[in-house]
Amino acid sequence: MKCAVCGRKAAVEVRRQGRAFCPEHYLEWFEHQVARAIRRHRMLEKDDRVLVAVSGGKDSIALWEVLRRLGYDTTGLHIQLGIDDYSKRALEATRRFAEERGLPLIVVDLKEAYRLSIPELAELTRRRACSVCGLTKRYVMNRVAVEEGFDAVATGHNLDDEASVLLGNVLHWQTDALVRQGPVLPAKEKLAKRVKPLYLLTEREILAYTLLRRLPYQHEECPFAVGAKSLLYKEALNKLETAMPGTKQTFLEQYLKKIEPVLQKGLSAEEVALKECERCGYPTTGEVCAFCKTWDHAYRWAKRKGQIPGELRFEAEPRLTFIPEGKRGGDARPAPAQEPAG
Ligand code: Q46
Ligand code: ZN
Ligand code: ZN
Repeated sequence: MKCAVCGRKAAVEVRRQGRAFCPEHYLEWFEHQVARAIRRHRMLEKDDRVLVAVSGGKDSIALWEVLRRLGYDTTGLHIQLGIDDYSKRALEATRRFAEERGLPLIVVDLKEAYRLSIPELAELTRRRACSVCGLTKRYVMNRVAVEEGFDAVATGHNLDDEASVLLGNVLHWQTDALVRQGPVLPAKEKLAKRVKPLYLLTEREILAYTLLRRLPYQHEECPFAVGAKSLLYKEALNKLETAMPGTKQTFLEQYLKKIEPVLQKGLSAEEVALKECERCGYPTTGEVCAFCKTWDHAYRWAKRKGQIPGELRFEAEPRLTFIPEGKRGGDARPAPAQEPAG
């Protein structure tokens, strides 16, 4: 196949668009897709301070690289989950990426900040690791963004993630989750704006970008991802995509265009008021937020088992480590790269 732009030998095929590109024009095309999604949904303003949630995997690393190249003022946030060597290697890749580019990074180590790792939290609360992990990451991301004054949190969710979550939510008709499926969640009191600039790019396309740009990233999957329902949904969607290229994109885009606005309207009529959590002061629909409840519960069991001292009270405020030390972001903006055409 030949490159759709210059006619040279193509290196990457984008089947859903029936086009292929040489390395140079693939990188341009990819960055242009991200810039266009940001513009189309008004995800970010040019001088926003953006907190990029970086696990160390290919998606979040690619996201940070593209935002940096587009000239945004970015700071990484890496949450150390305490999942053995997997977590250590994820931090190594993230640090390497940040240090090579002179970008500021904030690390929250759950074991240091809250005394328990994700596997311990899951065991103590008898819940699935992914459930307590997701809840904890969302809380920490939001809290760091609000308290450090960032304008938005950007996450590396891709088309495969978004389409599989949509399929899961549709199969169970989870209407409250369906309305939170958009690429932008606006800011509210003590809730930072959340954006997903890669939401229309597939895992395969992101991997190609990461390899062509030679970005360091954590190659392994989290051991808890095995057997997750989301993988089953992804497989099912991949089968459909092979038979009918473009299925995932149409499924997600048409949902966002036609169905989500209707659901939003219905929901805003009966919108639940948010209150302040009695323990941490952050928004919740109940008296105590799910994060404080989960960790309080884990602390009770950890004390009974002697894992942590009996007098210790759970404090929701995370301890932050700034890398380089003392650098709080906002001064590492590169010269804006030219916005790619095509
Ligand atoms: S890190 Fe956490 Fe994921 Fe691992 S425990 Fe599950 S949610 S799979 S993105
Ligand atoms: Zn080309
Ligand atoms: Zn709380």
